[in-house]
Amino acid sequence: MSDDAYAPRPEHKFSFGLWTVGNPGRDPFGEPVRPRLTPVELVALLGEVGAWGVNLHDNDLVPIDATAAERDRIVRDFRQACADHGLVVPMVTTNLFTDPAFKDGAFTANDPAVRALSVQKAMGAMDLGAELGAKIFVMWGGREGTETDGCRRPDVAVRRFREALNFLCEYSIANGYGYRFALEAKPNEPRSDIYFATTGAYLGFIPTLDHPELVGVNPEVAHEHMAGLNMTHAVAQAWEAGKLFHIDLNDQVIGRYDQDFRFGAANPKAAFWLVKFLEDVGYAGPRHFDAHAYRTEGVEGVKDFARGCMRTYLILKEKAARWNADPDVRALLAGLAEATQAAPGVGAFSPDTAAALKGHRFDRAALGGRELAYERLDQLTTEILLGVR
Ligand code: GCO
Ligand code: MN
Ligand code: MN
Repeated sequence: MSDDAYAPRPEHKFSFGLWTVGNPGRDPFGEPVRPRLTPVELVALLGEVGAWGVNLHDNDLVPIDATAAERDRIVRDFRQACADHGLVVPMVTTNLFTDPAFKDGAFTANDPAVRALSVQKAMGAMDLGAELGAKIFVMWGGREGTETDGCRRPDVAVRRFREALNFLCEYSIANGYGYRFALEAKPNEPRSDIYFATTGAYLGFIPTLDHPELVGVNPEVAHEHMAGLNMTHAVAQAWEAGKLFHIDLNDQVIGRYDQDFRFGAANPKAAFWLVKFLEDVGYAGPRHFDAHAYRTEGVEGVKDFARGCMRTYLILKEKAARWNADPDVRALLAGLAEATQAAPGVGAFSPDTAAALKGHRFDRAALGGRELAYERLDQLTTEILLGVR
């Protein structure tokens, strides 16, 4: 085993999708720039760079029109490759966006046959994942959205989505699959406006399901950033609600195209707060990198990309420990929670506490005059990140 402090190890639970390291570099303006590696070759690549897990959409592994015999052979070879290279399959999902049948969405599409096909396809992906040992089923809606809101009432779409998810929860229970579903929000791609555009929207939706205990979220850095939001806040709300079932790590500059950059590539400080949060609270799930290499890269560059994601995570984890232990940071934090004047606590409501609180006279000017030293705190953070502390 490597003595490199930033070398990935299985306990870090770093995973990649077949579609991430397998991304051939096609974009709307250009053809693929890399050879298309087979799933077995991708597993070997992930084993070589030191990943723990490999995730997949049904059709990343099994072509949509494969026969049952082809499917079984492909799955057998893939399982063997995972065993040979020491990889697990923690998560699977279903592709409900590539095939033209899904051009109006899947679970929310207007055509009942498309909705039925979507549920059928999701069941097949669940069967596949169960065979591979996956316990997390991610649902990124893909084309669940609109270009023109004339096509359906948005609340009808919400009801259709609920109906499909309730069905699939029952399917998991009936088969003893033990899945936990992780809903992944993305605001505005590949359609103009996507339903459930933020992690917060899904957190509001989950309690309306028949089995809310089986359903959580899969926040993604890029999706929160493209909406101009703070990923760590979304993750923290999910965590606090017991709903952080999975996470998609990558990077993205606000207002740009869907960049899917290497974790920490665009905004290392935001990545730092995110890693610090996950490590501070003891998040024990997979750290999944949903990103791909620059289009300038070949297969060696893809390995650099994958190693970079994991290495940056581990460097930021070490920086977080350094931040937590820094005496100046600690002194600042200790001071922040101190009350500067006597005041009744809020606590649980009672008529007496309410009366005491209403009767208290605060020195509001003194509260407003307090200096908080967040400039110093943030500069200390910057110096830790830049390696001079
Ligand atoms: C995207 C999404 C996808 C999903 C994946 C798994 O922006 O295209 O992030 O990569 O995460 O389909 O559901
Ligand atoms: Mn994404
Ligand atoms: Mn994603």
